[in-house]
Amino acid sequence: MAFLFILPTWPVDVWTAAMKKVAPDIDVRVWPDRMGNVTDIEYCAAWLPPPDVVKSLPNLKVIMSLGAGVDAILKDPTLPASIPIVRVNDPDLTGRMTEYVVLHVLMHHRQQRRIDENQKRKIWDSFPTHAAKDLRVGIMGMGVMGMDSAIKLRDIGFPVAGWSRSRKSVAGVESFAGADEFDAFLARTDVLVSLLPATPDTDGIINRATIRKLSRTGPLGGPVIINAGRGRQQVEADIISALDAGELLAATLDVFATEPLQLDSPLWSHPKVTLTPHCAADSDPETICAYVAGNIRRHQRGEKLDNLVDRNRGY
Ligand code: NDP
Ligand code: OXD
Repeated sequence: MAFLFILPTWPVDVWTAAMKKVAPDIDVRVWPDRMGNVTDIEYCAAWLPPPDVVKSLPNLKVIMSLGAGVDAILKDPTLPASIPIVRVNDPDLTGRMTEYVVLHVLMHHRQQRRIDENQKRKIWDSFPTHAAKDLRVGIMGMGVMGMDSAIKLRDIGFPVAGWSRSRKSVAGVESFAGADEFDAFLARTDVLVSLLPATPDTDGIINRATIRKLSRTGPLGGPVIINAGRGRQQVEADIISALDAGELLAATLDVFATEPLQLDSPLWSHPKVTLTPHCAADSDPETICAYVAGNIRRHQRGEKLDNLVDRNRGY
């Protein structure tokens, strides 16, 4: 049995070293030039795999995403239909995402960008602040990531609601479910966080109409969005026009339709945009390799794979 890394944009030697450290018995191969005899390869782990690679592995048993999202794997039109896909669900990755979400909610809540600007200009402006209980956070996507962020934000004191396909029951977190409850969820939300997966249903969901439905009565004087889900969810031109029209107060964006973001994108220099390079939750090589090796061993023992993706749902 051999295992293959397909990592066109990541430092593959770091990942092979991590896998050798946590599972020295696994025969690790690397796409494209250290594949050896492809008939040996039974497992692969990928991030942004080029199309056609998976189909060229005749004895592949499981495809593993090295991130939580699987959209880049599913978009390969030649992906064999029968091979199970698993994704990462790991406390290390979830904790990193929660740090990001809490950081950016607090940054907007405490108006840190305004304070930074004042410091640059040596302005002592101790403007009034508001309490966490007055700023309503709404999280789209209440899966592994959204749920953890919701609980931590609730514990800080923010009124938190989540929106997902199915209803959730978490103490102190209001749950909205499905398309019918989307508008009510937006209407009570001052800070909108997206932790949705990229699927045909979520494409373009952060658009001008959505932004216009957000609450305008919050303590910041306008709504804020934070997108750490996927770039395809945001209509970038709509975000810019909403910011320029004053319909949106500010945006934190970690993900973009095209990554890396094009150098001529107006988002880079927009004064109301905080931009991060898809780093909200980085996959730690050793942690994730231990998780991948565990799933391989489970499969070899004939046990159920952890975190199997439902291809019909797309996540
Ligand atoms: P999960 O699969 O655990 O959760 C997905 C959530 O989205 C579920 O609550 C699901 O609802 C909800 N959802 C899906 N489709 C819809 C829809 N059409 N309408 C309403 N709700 C919907 O995923 P994770 O929490 O692990 O990760 C979420 C996403 O975060 C990933 O897919 C990835 O895109 C992104 N991510 C980004 C990273 C970054 O660094 N920026 C790092 C890691 C992940 P239900 O519960 O009812 O099924
Ligand atoms: C992702 C990840 O899915 O990095 O973006 O896990």
